[in-house]
Amino acid sequence: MAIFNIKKRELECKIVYYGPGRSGKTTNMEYIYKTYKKQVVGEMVSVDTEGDRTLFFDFLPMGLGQIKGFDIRVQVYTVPGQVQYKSTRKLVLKGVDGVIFVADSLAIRRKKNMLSLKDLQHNLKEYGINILKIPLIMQHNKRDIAGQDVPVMTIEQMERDLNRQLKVHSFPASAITGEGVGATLKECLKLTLLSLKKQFKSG
Ligand SMILES: Nc1nc2c(ncn2[C@@H]2O[C@H](COP(=O)(O)OP(=O)(O)O)[C@@H](O)[C@H]2O)c(=O)[nH]1
Ligand SMILES: [Mg+2]
Repeated sequence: MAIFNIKKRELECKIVYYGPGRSGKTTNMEYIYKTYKKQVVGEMVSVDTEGDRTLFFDFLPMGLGQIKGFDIRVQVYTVPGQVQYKSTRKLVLKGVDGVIFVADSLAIRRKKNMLSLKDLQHNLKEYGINILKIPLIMQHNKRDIAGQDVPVMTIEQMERDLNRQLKVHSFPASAITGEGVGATLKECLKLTLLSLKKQFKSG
């Protein structure tokens, strides 16, 4: 639920990185934090992180400059993907305006990706949001591992598993090298701002 503050001429919206545990959501955010310094308007905050596991969430505040005289502010969050943090994931999704689903290209994570997408659909529904209607972008992460000795899914396989019905824009990426990371976020922001524009016009 974006906040449109006419007095302060400010629009604030919320983007959430969703996906199974260890698919690379925090690494995406760390790359954004390092690379888009100009747009980052505060510290990246990781709440209760243990090693490479996010136990609560990560948060990054961004400012995208002005559109039609309004300051565009974006709050970016990641959820903890591990199955047991269901209630935290739901909490982080509250008021979401746009979602980036980070899927893991490792073959052993195939089921986890599909379960996490179902979990996203379910949690959105609890807030009365249809997954087919919310601005959603998919990212096939860890493409840098393809060609190494570990079994990695093809993009075609991942699209069949995850995107056959949704048919959302998807990006191959590596949160480690940064390939596709900015493109994923930018596309999600674009969709989200377009959707908000429509909502405010009709509301
Ligand atoms: N090779 C490779 N490793 C990655 C990539 N993204 C994340 N990782 C690694 O995967 C592990 C989990 O990443 P993290 O961002 O904590 O996952 P999260 O649980 O989704 O937040 C870490 O060891 C990362 O370094 C990627 O694009 N390529
Ligand atoms: Mg994390």
